[in-house]
Amino acid sequence: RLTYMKKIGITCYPSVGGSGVIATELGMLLAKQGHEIHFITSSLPFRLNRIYSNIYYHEVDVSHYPVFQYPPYDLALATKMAEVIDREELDVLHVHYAMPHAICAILARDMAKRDVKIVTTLHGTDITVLGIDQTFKRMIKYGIEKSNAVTAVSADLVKQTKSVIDVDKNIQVIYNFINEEEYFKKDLQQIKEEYGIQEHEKVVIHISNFRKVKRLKDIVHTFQLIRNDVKAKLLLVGDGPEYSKTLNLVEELGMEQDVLFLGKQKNISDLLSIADLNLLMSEKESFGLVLLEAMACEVPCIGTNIGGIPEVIVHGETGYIVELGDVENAASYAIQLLSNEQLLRQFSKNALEHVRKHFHSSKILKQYEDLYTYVLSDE
Ligand code: GMT
Repeated sequence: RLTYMKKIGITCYPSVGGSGVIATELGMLLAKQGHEIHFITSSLPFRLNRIYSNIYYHEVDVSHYPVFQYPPYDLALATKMAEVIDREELDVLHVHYAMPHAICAILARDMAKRDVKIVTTLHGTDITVLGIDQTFKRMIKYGIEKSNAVTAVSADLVKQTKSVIDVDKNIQVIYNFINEEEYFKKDLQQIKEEYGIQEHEKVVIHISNFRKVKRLKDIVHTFQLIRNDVKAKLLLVGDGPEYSKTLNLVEELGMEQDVLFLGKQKNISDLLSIADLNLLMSEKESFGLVLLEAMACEVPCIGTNIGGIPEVIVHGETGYIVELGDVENAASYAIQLLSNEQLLRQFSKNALEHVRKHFHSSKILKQYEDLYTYVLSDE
């Protein structure tokens, strides 16, 4: 095989939000570059929707023996990793999430006959949620320090990791990216019509997994204020624990006519193509992949001054940043933008240019490839 070509194992939560998307898209990009990719996961990654001759999938099967009170998923994963490292002669094992995946990788490296290099990417939730727990803190610290290289999806996440976990490790920022072949603005005005949205009405959109951290009530309250000044509809895309509470709030406020609950959707770029503004008012967000998806479809964004969000939105150029919970300011920025066609067009253009310049997949791919080369040269 060519010297630059590597055999790379990838482990992620295949169906979990942004981290699963990034891991799968990265695997596909690496495969296109000629690397051999081995996904080691509990189910087939959902974005893996076509055949690649150099992508393999190894399913982690957890046996449900009656002696175990809990199915030993982490141990089954570590065993599968060790098996794949040896049989497929992996050079690198790239795991997404310190806990449990980096820990499983370390155990697998110990068991395997080959000296595989472990690259761990931090996406946030393990640090910002689990890191607070003393039991896990020690485990996460171990996972990070024993990895050969660690990356985080934003500078803020590096800062958070260092302060919450107190790790002695260089953590490199490698930002997220989107698949440009999928995320671009399409001419789909008929979708607007199908949803009964009038041509002159503006479309505000929020896309998430409806977890508490996404602050759905702030989205609804911001839209309530926007609607006082601008004829608009709010599209709520996704599903999760806060779904019914949000439905109730919308009903209480008498906004059923203007707020459309679309549930989980597959063709997000089609929906973004009819949107004028994206809202992300989270209280925790290490990056906010949906912001990139929106900006690639020429949709400016308003987000909170939280986590990695200010690293993605350029305040006053590609959207606006507001303090957590500041729905008044969010609405006033939104109204300013939605009621000025020229400004809206400028922001849309800026948004697209910004993603292309700073988050292009080719740039991010190169950073990961360079990191693999670096860990392999560092004996
Ligand atoms: O946001 C979520 O609930 C899902 C979570 C995940 O594990 O996919 O997202 C995290 O990783 C994404 C990809 O790097 C980031 O874009 C999200 O900001 C991050 N979520 C949080 O930090 C809450």
